[in-house]
Formats: sequence, C-alpha cells, structure tokens
Amino acid sequence: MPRKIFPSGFLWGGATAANQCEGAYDSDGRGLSSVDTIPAGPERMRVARGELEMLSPLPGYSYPSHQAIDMYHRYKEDIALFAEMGFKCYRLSIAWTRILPNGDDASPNEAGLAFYESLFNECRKYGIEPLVTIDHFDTPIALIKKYGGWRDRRMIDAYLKYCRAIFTRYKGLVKYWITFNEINMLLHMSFMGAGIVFADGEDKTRTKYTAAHHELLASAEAVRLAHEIMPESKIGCMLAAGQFYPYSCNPDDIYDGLEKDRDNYFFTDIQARGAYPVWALKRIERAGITDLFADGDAETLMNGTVDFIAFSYYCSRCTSTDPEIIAHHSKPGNAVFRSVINPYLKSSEWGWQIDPLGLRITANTLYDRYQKPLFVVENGLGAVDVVDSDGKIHDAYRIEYLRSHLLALRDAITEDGIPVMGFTAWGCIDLVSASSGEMRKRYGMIYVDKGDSGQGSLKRIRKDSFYWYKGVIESDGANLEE
Ligand code: BGP
Repeated sequence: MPRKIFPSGFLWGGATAANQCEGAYDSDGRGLSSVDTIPAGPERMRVARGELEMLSPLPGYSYPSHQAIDMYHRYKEDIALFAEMGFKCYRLSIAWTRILPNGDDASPNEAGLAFYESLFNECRKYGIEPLVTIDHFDTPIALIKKYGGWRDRRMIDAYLKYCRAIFTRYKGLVKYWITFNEINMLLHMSFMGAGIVFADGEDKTRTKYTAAHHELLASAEAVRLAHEIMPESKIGCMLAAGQFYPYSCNPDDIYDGLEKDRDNYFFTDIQARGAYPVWALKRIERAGITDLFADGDAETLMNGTVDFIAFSYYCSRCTSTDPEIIAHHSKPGNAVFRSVINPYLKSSEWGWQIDPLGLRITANTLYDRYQKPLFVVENGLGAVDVVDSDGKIHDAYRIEYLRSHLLALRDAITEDGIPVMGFTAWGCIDLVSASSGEMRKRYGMIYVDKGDSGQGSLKRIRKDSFYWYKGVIESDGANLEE
C-alpha cells in the first residue's frame, strides 16, 4: 500500500503574531495598541473582555509582550531557523501601529514599512511564502480613544487606510492575506478583538453585533481592495474553530450546540457567502438593532467574499443544557469559550481538551458549509518545557499532539477529499500566550530562553519537535505513521 501523503505544493510552516513575538513595542515610531495595555496576571481576562478599562501600561502590572522574544531585532536568525526546518510558509501579522502609529495617520511610518519589507525579503530569500494577518488582536489605542474601537463605523476607513498602505508597499512580496485573526473572538474578548471597553449598563449584545458588522464590512472592503491592487493575491477570513459537541443526544443539547456553533459561523458565513444568513438577521432583530445596515452595506458584503477559509483549531468544545452537568463538569469561569468537559478526552495543562479527530470533523464541516479551500493557520500544544541536563528540550508530548492532528488532517485531505492549502503550526517559536500573557505556556519547536518575569538570554534552542517537524515537511507527512 503506498503511504498517504500531503499534496505537493502544500504550504507547510508556522505562525506567529506581531504583539506576541516582536517586542520593541515603542521603537521606531510604533504607536500604542490594545494588546500593549492588557497585562499578564489576574486582571488580564477582564481587560481582554472589555470589562475593565486600561488604555495605557500601568505601574505595578507586568507586560511580557513589551519585549516578548525580541523578534523585531532577531527576525533574520529566526527566519533562518524556519528555513532550516523546511518551512514553505510563514504566517505573521503586521502591527497596525508600526505602520500608522495613531491608526489613521495621513502618511505611513517609513520605519515600520521598511521593517516588514526587510522581513518579507528575508522570507523570500529562502523561498518561504509569507501569509500575513492584517489585524491580529490589534486596535490602535489612539482610535480606541477617538472612536471607542470598532463600535464606531469610522474604524472602517482607518482600517482601509492601513490596508492601502501595506497592499501598495508589499504588492509582489506578499500573495496570501488574512483580514482579521479569529474574528469570532470579538463576541468573547471584545477589547482584544475590537478595542471595546463596555460602559456601565451598556447593551453589550447590541455593541458586539454593531462592531461585528463594522469588522465584516472592513473585511469585505479589504478583499475588494486587495484584488484591485494585487490581482494575484488570495485573501481569507479566519475563525477560531472547533465544533461544539452536544454532551448528550437530548435534542435540547443538540440545539444548544447548533446555536453555539452559529456564534462562530455568524462571521464566516457572511465573509464566505456575502450575506447575513436568515437566523443571523433574526438575532439582530431580537437584539433590537434596527439601524445596522447603511445604504450600500449589502452590496459591500456581497462584493467582498473571501478566497479561502483559514482557521485555528486547538480543541473541540462540548455543551449541555443540563444544570447538573453544567454545575459539575464546566471548565473554569475564565475559559474563553463556555464549555463543559468532554469525558472522552484528555486535557492539556491549561485545560484545553485534545481531540485530533475534531480537526477532521471541523475541516469537513467548514468545507461542507462553504466549498472554499481551507487553511489550518494555527494548531499546537501549549505546555511547560524544561531544558534537560543535556541542554536539550525533549518535547515528546508536543510531537504526539502535532502528529495525531496532522494524521487527522491528512485523512481529511486524502480520505474525504477536502482541499487544504496548508498548515502553519502555532507559535513555531516560543512566544507570549494570548490568553494568559505568559511565556511559560510554550508552543514552539524553537525554545526561547525567556521567563515570565523577563529573565533569560533570549537564546534560541532547537527542541526535539524541531527535528521531527523538519522530517514531516521533508517527507510530505509520509513519516507521520513511524
Ligand atoms: C489563538 C490566537 C493566538 C494564540 C493562540 C494560542 O486564539 O490567535 O494569538 O495565542 O490562540 O492561545 P494561547 O496563547 O492563549 O495559548
């Protein structure tokens, strides 16, 4: 029997986000962004959700992302390591405020533009295709102060100004783009996803759906603009995916799972199909929002459908309507998605349940829904790594996680026929965690000597998973079953 392998031209690689790896948060004219003011520690979730206002870094709080892994100064070394692993693709994000420090400046900051130009050239030198997220949890603080974040329609023009600057400059250097990272996160972490801080008594549902509408319009306009400026470009949407499984076959649980999945599909349905689904319009109506659509909005959405569906997948989710199950089997209150614990699955140290088959299920569901090529742009295991006495990092647990997920993805491609453009492992180099703000939650195949209190030499060390992933890429996945 010939071994099943991934298709030729598959975009193997890794993924990072500017605010989680670059550091240098105030260098070379960079303006302050939402992610710079969300501290690590106990207040993080409240700030990320928009329940506690912090619009500047404050004394007494810790911000590991301000230095992060200093990729701003070390990207050449890091990209050389990616090339050594055989990457065909590197997903990264541009920091909006390196380009437009106030979010909507009349002219872009040349130092910021030059930085990414050099980074993209470095990728090209090794034949690595950049995949660029335009907005990865990144709202300029100046715009939050001016407009209150994405609740205001004027954010669309600011975003498009930023898009025009980067599309014009990087035309020919970048072919693959993503408009917003995990756009559905806006409903759960409204400050992180949309720069929104809720006022006391504010109608949160109304604000969230209004902000969502604005981001969806911005995404559609960006697709149109990208195709106009760079006719060769491919531009996708991106959702935090992971199917909701009903805890039981009680129809109430099934329906609850359907509704919770719709919280996520709300965004991709519109980005992929160009119009609000009927149930989404009913949600808007029930929320009492009557003034969402301005003249021309429906056409804008219809004319800006995406070329591909990118998604992150870490785990599936589980839901129940039974008060007993909810009371005794729920994940901790600070979990991003409200989910009950699936008794069939094991969990990571951070309580994320490990479900490789869930990736195949999710890929099938997304393709059934949209019939557009998929791109797995985040997947991986956050774990504590230890440098052994031999100076190495033996991360067999990470290899096992990735191996099982890649096998499931391979089956989705070879057995189910789903078109998948590529796979970029999240945090291919250790970086700051988005949900916890910690360094100790590591995803990388490259270890970075940096701890939560800022200690460490920033030295890069290849983990066991580095050599393993290199072998996966070299063999197009043929070695996964070894
Ligand atoms: C996604 C984000 C990433 C990333 C990843 C892992 O939600 O797009 O930015 O951080 O999850 O999550 P965490 O860092 O919270 O472990």
